[in-house]
Amino acid sequence: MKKKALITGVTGQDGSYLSEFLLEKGYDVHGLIRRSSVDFRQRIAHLEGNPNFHLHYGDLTDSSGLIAVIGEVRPDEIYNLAAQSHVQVSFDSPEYTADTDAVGVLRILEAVRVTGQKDNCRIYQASTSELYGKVEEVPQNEETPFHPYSPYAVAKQYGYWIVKEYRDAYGMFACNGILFNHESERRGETFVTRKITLAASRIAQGKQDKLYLGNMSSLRDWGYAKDYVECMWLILQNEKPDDFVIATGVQHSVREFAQLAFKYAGIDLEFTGEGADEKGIDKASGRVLVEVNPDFYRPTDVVNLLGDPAKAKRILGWNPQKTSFDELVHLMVEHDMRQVAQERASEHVTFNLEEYLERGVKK
Ligand code: NAP
Ligand code: F7E
Repeated sequence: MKKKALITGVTGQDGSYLSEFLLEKGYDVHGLIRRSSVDFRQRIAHLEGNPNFHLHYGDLTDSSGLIAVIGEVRPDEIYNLAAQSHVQVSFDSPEYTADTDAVGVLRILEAVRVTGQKDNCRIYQASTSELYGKVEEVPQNEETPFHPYSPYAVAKQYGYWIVKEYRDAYGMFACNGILFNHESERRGETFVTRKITLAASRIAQGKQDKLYLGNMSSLRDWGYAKDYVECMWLILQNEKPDDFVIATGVQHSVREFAQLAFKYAGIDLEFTGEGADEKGIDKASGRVLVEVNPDFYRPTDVVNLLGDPAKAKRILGWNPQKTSFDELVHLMVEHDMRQVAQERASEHVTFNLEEYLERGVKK
């Protein structure tokens, strides 16, 4: 019998990679999608039509719909990836974020319980390094105290604890993956990494003049999303339900990310100044290409995340260094250079991508 998995957030960065991963493992994959007036399914378009890939309408804010889908599919595994996942947006939409990212988790757990599947459905919850927030120690591991520092993180904290509660109270196989930032060529365009790789590519091809950022000194532990979805699956294959930190154990600043991304786009950047006056200058031309816009500062910002993935390495056999920071930045820039070249071609502006690929982006 084929295993059945239900993925909420299937249209997102992680949902799309996880769908590919599970289909390759021979699963029947069911995804929850929201109705939208425009097509937001680019990340999974290539999977539609696959007989083992099925989509169902639903929303984490609608418990009756969740009960209907979970009752009908009767999945062996649920991956709850759906969330309002943008930290800055959570300051603008705190109530919606709480409804989806906190109570939404409860709705999934309850839907499994009330449809009589508590003993045969394993549940993965997309928890986050944002729980450590205003960090109380560096690096962070499974024992580090939480100090959530945004409406997003506070909502995710409820999700984390309700998963543990259902595990203890009802014996459910429910687990938290405490994932540190993971990026890819499919990352949403308003997260800082993708914003940078797209801007570097556009600036290199004459489509954009400048990149405006917020706090460039913020430190993150960035991994590759494709490597991280494997870990979600490994967590549910473990012999007992447990919580795991998933991270690379390597830390870089936003500034370092930007410098490397511009380098792979063929531009040597030098940073001068401090705080809101900091600038990234093209060494060759002297042009200012990166500036600070305080609009991107957050009311409270998380600035020192570094994960310790030792437990996942030891118990799950997961390799945290499969894709290095350099490789991650490189693959994102190469993707975006190609994407921007295509956009430019449709605008009848030619960019010699082949020459660039031979000359510039090679490591
Ligand atoms: P993402 O690209 O923003 O995708 C979020 C997904 O959630 C989308 O499919 C979105 O659907 C769906 N969604 C949002 N609100 C929903 C609702 N009310 N009901 C149903 N679906 C809803 O996020 P991601 O980067 O793949 O992250 C996946 C999960 O991991 C999220 O829970 C995120 O908070 C968590 N996380 C991410 C990271 C990271 O670095 N990426 C790290 C730790 C934890 P639409 O396409 O319709 O908007
Ligand atoms: O910000 C700083 C910003 O928005 C990273 C989500 O997937 O990972 C993600 O949340 C840092 C912050 O990601 C800009 O202040 C500077 O310190 O890329 P981000 P995030 O907030 O870490 C966690 C683990 C999740 O769980 C979330 O779902 O970069 N920063 N300048 C900027 N950030 C943005 N977005 N834009 C800027 O211009």
